[in-house]
Formats: sequence, structure tokens, C-alpha cells
Amino acid sequence: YVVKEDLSSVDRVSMAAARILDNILIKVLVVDDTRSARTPIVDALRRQNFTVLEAKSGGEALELLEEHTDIELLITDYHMPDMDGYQLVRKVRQSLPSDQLRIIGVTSSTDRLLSSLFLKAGASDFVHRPILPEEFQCRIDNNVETLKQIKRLRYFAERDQLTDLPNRRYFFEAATKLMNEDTEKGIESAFALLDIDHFKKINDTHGHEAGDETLRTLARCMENLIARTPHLIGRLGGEEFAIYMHGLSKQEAHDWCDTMRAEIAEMTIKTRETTLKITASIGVADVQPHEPLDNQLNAADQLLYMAKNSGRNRVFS
Ligand code: GH3
Ligand code: MG
Ligand code: MG
Ligand code: MG
Repeated sequence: YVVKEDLSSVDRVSMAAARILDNILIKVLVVDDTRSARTPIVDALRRQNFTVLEAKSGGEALELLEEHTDIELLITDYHMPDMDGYQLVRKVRQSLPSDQLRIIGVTSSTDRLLSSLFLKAGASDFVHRPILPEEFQCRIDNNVETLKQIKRLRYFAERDQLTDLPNRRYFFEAATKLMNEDTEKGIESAFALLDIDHFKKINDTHGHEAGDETLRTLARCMENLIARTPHLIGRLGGEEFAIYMHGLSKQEAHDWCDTMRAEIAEMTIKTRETTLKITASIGVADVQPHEPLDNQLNAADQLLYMAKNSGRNRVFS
């Protein structure tokens, strides 16, 4: 925890620079029917390095939001011919909540009621015209900071602390979504459950710290194998990992897992005091359409149990 006032001016400059570099990743949509009103806002945002899109109407804005699902900030005028700012915000909020999209309404200072209309419709904030650059900057900064905090919280809520892999909760959510999509499109997919063999012995012989290092090394190994695939991995708990293999038949999933099993057996784990080797057993079950995720994983678990019983360091499907 760093108190801002304690930072040297160099730190402060580099922090500001880092913030501006970060902005390039943030896509902003500016909606106004009048070009001369839109341009100063767009220019100010571009100077701040934001990636900026423009729309001349509410209809155009809705199309752009559908096409660019990564837009995170919407700045919209109130008075526009086809759809006013209030209607636009109402429509947008039906599908995009404020943790995904921040909305800043722009209202003329002659009608002060418009700002409360914007907020009622679900806008995160508003500015009055004529826009004061200082105030505009603060409102942008605050909303961007909120977005960043949400991302940080989401990251930690979805990750396992020890291995940094997706955690059980995230895996269940994401795998259920993928599974339903694949089922709907008729795409074959499969689940694997992986469990380290005799992991307790590593803890007992080399200590818990060595056990933790083993889990981290295994996680990096599996992450590398998954990196160029559409598959999803998660740590379900302890020394048990799940993989959703998108687009693979049972046989293909079996072969893919066997390659992974062989890589794991080859891998050396460097702990503070020693180098270790491990093996793992894997159960692979193909997705049964319309079965809940729990049942799918139970099927993989039974196959994992059989892999353990028939000698470990093997894949069962
Ligand atoms: P098997 O081959 O049948 O799977 O044997 P095993 O020893 O791997 O299985 P068992 O379930 O008996 O032991 C799992 C051990 O994993 C027990 C537990 O202490 C350890 N463990 C679970 N989570 C962690 C962790 O986060 N860090 C460490 N170091 N150990 C963990
Ligand atoms: Mg207008
Ligand atoms: Mg286990
Ligand atoms: Mg085990």
C-alpha cells in the first residue's frame, strides 16, 4: 500500500505514463448527432490514448456496441433525432450492466433535469455543457479507475491463489457455458479429471512447501500445453484439476490427455532443496448433452478411479 504523496516526482510521472499506455486497451464510444460537439470529446480522448469509436445516432451506437463487445465506456449526448440519450441508455442497460460498461451522459446546462434522467436510466455519470476539460478529465479518470478495480476484483475472484489457474467456481461457470454452446452447435467435446499420483508422499517426504511448488510447476506445464488450444483448465481443489476439451471426440481427448500425461511424467520439479518427478492419472469422459456439469465430472471421476486402480500414470476413457 503506497500513499500517493510519498511518491517521488519520477514515480508520479511514470505512473501517469503507465496509466496513459493502459488507456489504449480501453475502447470508448462517443455518441452525438452533431459533429462539432462530438469532435472535441473524441480528440480529448484520443490525446489520452483511448481507442475511440464514434456514432451519429442511438441506432448506430447500438450497432457498434453489438459489433464491438469490448467497448467499456460510452459517452452520449441527450438531444438526438431518432432516439434520445435517455432511451439509448435504457436500451443499452438491458444487456450491459455497469460493471461491463460505464456510461457518461452529456447534457446542456440549460436543462439541469436531464442529468437525473440520465442517472435514472442507468448512466454512471454525467457532464454538463459547455464541458470543462478539468471536470471531464476527472469524470473519465474516475470511471476508468472503477473499471480497473472491477477487473482486479474479478481476476482474484476467478483465480486460484496458489497456482493462478481458474478456480473451481470459475471453471464451473465457464465450462457450463462452453458445454451448452457446444451442445447447441452439435460440437463434440470432452472432460478430463487429473489427479497427481501419491501426492501425499511428496508432502510427507519433502514438506508442504515442496508440495506447493509441485502444484505450481504442474499448473505452468498444463497451462503451456493448453495455451494454443480452445480448451479450459481449472484447479478444482487439492491436487485435482479439470479440463474441458472443446471440439475433441472421446478418442481425440484421450490421445491429447495421454500426451499431457507423458509430458508431466517427463517434467522435473525444482524445489528449494531437491528436484522431484511426478506422475498423474487422468479420467476422460465425452460430454453427454443436457447432463449437468456435476454428472459429467462424476463420469470422468469414475474413470480416474479406474486409472488409479489399474496402476496410475495412465489415461482411462
Ligand atoms: P493417489 O495417487 O491415490 O491420488 O494418492 P494421493 O496421495 O495423491 O492422494 P490423497 O488424496 O490421499 O492425498 C492428496 C494430498 O494432497 C493430501 C493433501 O495434504 C494434499 N494437498 C491438498 N491440497 C494441497 C495444497 O494446496 N498444497 C499441498 N502441499 N498439499 C495439498
Ligand atoms: Mg444533439
Ligand atoms: Mg486427490
Ligand atoms: Mg492424488
